[in-house]
Amino acid sequence: MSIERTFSILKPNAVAKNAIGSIYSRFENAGFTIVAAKMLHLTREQAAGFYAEHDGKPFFNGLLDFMTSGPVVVQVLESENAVQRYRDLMGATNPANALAGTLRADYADSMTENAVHGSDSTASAAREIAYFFSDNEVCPRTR
Ligand code: IDP
Repeated sequence: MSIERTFSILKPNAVAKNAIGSIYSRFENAGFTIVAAKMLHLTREQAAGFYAEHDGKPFFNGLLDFMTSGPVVVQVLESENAVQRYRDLMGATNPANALAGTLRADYADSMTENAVHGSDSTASAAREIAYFFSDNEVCPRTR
């Protein structure tokens, strides 16, 4: 098992609930190190580029409306097997299917407003991290 990075977003509904600190605690308690972080209000163009793989799907416009409705917090999480471990911490895309104790079970409001994003592969993580962070904004700890 090797140290990996994954990319995470606290979506607008999670930020609107004042849950940034609570969710960051969940990251740290689960053994993730936050190695990059910032708050921003996505433009429609930024959100469309980020979710380009979903362009044309019935939920795409609603997803862009939601993702641009308020500020988000984006971060890079580091741990062993980070991509899968963070997917497990988030829970299922549809909160109706999210296991108890997962972030989406606790913070999601609907399938679209599901509180958090996490990369689905190491390749996606690399693309998504580069989409939001320059190299010197990612700050690994000295071990
Ligand atoms: P993921 O975020 O769990 O990886 P994806 O399939 O990549 O799920 O979808 C990206 C985001 O698009 C979801 O997190 C959710 O906000 C939204 N979404 C996905 N599928 C649907 C749907 O069927 N209806 C409404 N929104 C959806």
